[in-house]
Amino acid sequence: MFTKEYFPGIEPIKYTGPATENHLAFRYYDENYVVDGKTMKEHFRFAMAYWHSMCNAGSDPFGPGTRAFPWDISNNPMENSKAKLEAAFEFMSKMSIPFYCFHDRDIAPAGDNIRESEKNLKELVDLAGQYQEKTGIRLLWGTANLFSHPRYMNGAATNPDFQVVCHAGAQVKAALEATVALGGENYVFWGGREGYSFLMNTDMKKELEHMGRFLQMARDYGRKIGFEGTFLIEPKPMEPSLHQYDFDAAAVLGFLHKFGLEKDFKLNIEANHATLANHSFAHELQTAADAGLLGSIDANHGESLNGWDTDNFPTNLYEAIEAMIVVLETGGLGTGGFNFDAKLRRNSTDLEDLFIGHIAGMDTFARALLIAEKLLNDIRIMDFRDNRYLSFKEGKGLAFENDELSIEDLTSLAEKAGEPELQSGKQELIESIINGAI
Ligand code: XLS
Ligand code: NI
Ligand code: NI
Repeated sequence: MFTKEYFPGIEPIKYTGPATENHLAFRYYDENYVVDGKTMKEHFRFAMAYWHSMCNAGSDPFGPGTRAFPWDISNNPMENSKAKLEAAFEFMSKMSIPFYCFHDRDIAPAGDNIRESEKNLKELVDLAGQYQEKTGIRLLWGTANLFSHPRYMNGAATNPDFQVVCHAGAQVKAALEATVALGGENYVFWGGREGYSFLMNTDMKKELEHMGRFLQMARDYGRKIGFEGTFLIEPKPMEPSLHQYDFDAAAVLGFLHKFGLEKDFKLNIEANHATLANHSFAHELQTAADAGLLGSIDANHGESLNGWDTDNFPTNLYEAIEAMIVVLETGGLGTGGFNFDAKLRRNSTDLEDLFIGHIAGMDTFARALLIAEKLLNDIRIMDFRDNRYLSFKEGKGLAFENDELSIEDLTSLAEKAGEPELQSGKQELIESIINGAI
């Protein structure tokens, strides 16, 4: 199926169980294992993030990349892109990762003008379609990179220069076409540089209105060309802008409703963006799920010591358990999945490290799924949570929920009943039950 092997010596990764000493094997992720009526493969719909895994050699503001990619084979960017594509499908096949996600510029280089860029993208999309056919690997979501090119330094859809907004439109149009051509199940908007750093040169109200209008246009065009999947917004509070407009799930929910986008858009929640906003990952997931708009997940983990978007592979079991409880309770992600928006550390320079990072992430979530299911069946926790709200189940509490009481009624009820008895929240007990389940 492949003309060349980019990861020689690495055999397809198999499930061998927790006891194995082989670091190139799954300890917990058994794709056919059924939990709560669905296989692990169906629960997670894991995806490889093309930008990190295939494009990010490890550069940072202090130095260049450290990894030499075996798919950088020539000085011709199109030749390299084709080699990179073949390597990506070899990697995903060996990993049994069923989905991938990309930005337009990850899979094909920009040309000298819009026409050329579109031509490059189409050529790579055609090839990707052939690899998808051969391997059964599918596109979880596509998106457009509206943040790297200098023209986007003041934003894309929210740029104060209309000419830049037009360029952003052209790029999103082409990326939507690419996503549809590849049967992509979602299309993502991460804000990129949609935000600002200095209020004195920014008309925030105008910029937000432009963003709303731009997303309506993108939705309308997507639907027109047959995109039936989910549009996703990925909240992030800061970086690269000081103030990103899509700060967190709550801010995005308000935005979606204001611009009438809530029927077509859901949220793509990234763990590291949640913590960057001073929320927990589970808090952001729950906020989206409560609105019925939890669409997909960017699975990674931030460094608690610096709080930046360090995009570590997700190996924090506790955080993953909390996440899986929300995902299971909300009934899964529908067209979404778990995309490893995660990168190797700069000093992880062996070719096998890319495998190890993904294996660690998949095992973390598989193990978290098993534990979350156990905890959800644990009446000590679940009944406790429900029973805290027993006073709303009948009588005046129920009348309150049904809009049948006024604030005067609350006052007379308070006077009648006197001082309420204190009800313990039992946090330490629940934490110790969770630890007991691990
Ligand atoms: C950056 C974002 C980005 C999106 C896709 O912080 O996480 O990688 O997921 O544009
Ligand atoms: Ni992301
Ligand atoms: Ni991110």
